[in-house]
Amino acid sequence: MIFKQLFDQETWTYTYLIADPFTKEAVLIDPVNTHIEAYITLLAAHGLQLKYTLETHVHADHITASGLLRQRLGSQTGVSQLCGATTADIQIQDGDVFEFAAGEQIKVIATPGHTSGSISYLWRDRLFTGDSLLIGGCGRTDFQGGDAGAQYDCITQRLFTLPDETLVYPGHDYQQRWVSSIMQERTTNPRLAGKSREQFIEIMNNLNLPKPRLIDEAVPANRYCGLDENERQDAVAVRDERPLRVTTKTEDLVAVAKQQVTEVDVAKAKQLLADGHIVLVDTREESEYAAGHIEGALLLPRGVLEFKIGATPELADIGKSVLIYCRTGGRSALAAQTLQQLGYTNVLSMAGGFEAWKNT
Ligand SMILES: N[C@@H](CCC(=O)N[C@@H](CS)C(=O)NCC(=O)O)C(=O)O
Ligand SMILES: [Fe+2]
Repeated sequence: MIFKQLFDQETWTYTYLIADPFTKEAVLIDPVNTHIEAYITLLAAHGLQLKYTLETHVHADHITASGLLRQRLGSQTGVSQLCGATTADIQIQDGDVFEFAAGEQIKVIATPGHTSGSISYLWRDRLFTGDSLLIGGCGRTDFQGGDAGAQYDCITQRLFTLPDETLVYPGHDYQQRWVSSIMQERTTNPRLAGKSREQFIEIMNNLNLPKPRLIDEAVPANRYCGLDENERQDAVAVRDERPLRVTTKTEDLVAVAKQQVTEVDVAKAKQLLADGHIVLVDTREESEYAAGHIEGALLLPRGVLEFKIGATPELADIGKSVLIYCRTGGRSALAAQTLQQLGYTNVLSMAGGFEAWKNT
């Protein structure tokens, strides 16, 4: 397995990558928005397909990359159902198990206290505690439904009862420590070792910490998987258009494709093209292309996509970002789905197609 502990220096946040080099399925725990390009590069370097981004809670000090990763890579976002993040794909509950790769399981342990929706994840012998249990400390309990008593109960009854050798990977560390163990925390954590519930509550009620610098921006954004208002509109619109159906009727094949690919609207497409580093593909017929197309678009009609792709140097790298459009967005969804099946990891379909482009 591939396991990486990544660090955000700005907010002292740890992000974790767990992936299988054989099936290529990957999971990110607590990704940070400012590192999205590094995550995409890292995933591409190993040829990985991001299946889930899992949050330990709605963070108050940084913005998650989960919504953007969903848009860029088609991953599913998971957040506790108690976080009020209604646009997340998966509303996580205590006891849920995320399966990925060949028999790998990530088990959910509800650990409320730092926030009411805080959860920890157990994968093999590794426990990802978010801010519930930190190395030699624990997350504060003075906002977002924080509750010191609940924090004490779940740490002592649910986490400290795991095997001693379980490795503890926290959501932050402010002193450059990286990993601990259940035994170490149970026996040496100054807030918990030998402390009664009342003593713990007393400690937590008297921390007098300043508010996190980004709290007013981060908490509302993280309820929408870290997306800003414009990105949020796109995400909601796309999600609303995605009924879950399996059928062979053409329009339903398109509907199913739209569930499996990431769509962007014209405004977002323009922004991505202006940013550069993205291959623009027109998947209509040659005659439609000849009658007018977006400047710089490569012509790859849907019907010959699989056959021509090998002879298209711009698409030699399956990690490359690709934006596809057609007349109204149906064929491009099918083409994007095909590219994903061929292993491309970062494919977007432009909702509304060239018609919408011309009207914008
Ligand atoms: N100075 C940091 C504050 C960080 C903070 O409050 N972190 C929370 C986790 S989101 C915490 O529980 N910290 C525990 C502690 O500092 O003891 C900021 O402005 O972001
Ligand atoms: Fe936190």
